Amino acid sequence: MVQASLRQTKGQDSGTYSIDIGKDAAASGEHGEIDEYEPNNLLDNANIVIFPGGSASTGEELRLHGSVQSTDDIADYFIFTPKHSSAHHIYLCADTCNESVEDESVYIMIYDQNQTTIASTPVGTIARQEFTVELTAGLAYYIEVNGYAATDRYDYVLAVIE
Ligand SMILES: [Ca+2]
Repeated sequence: MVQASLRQTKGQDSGTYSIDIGKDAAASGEHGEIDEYEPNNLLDNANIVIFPGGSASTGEELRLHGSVQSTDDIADYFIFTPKHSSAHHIYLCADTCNESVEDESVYIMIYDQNQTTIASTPVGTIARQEFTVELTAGLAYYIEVNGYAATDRYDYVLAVIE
């Protein structure tokens, strides 16, 4: 499906703008864009997000847009239920979502339905903000973006590819 939408995204530090035409995204699978909403600072008030396509679709991508800051808004939580039991690639986008950002001011973490951590990026070292994790269809998972060392507002795009 070719999407007619035109989306404008702001680069994190560069102040540049890029145009992301839906046609490219459609070529590599469905692609949903979701903005966070507050409050979402705890596991128990995580934003509920869903993949855009039907259960037959594979390779879908979600892009979650938000911001964190170490003193005012340290963490954002999202909860979603995979439609497929498969390896999911989860990462914070660099200037574009073609690759992950390398950073130490944030970390990302994923929890299972028991709120037990199953994967995360390192805390306190500069690292690629990405991991790949096997998830089970029909179970709930939480993803956290934590800005523990982000003294300024840290705008992010969190990509989840099933
Ligand atoms: Ca928050």
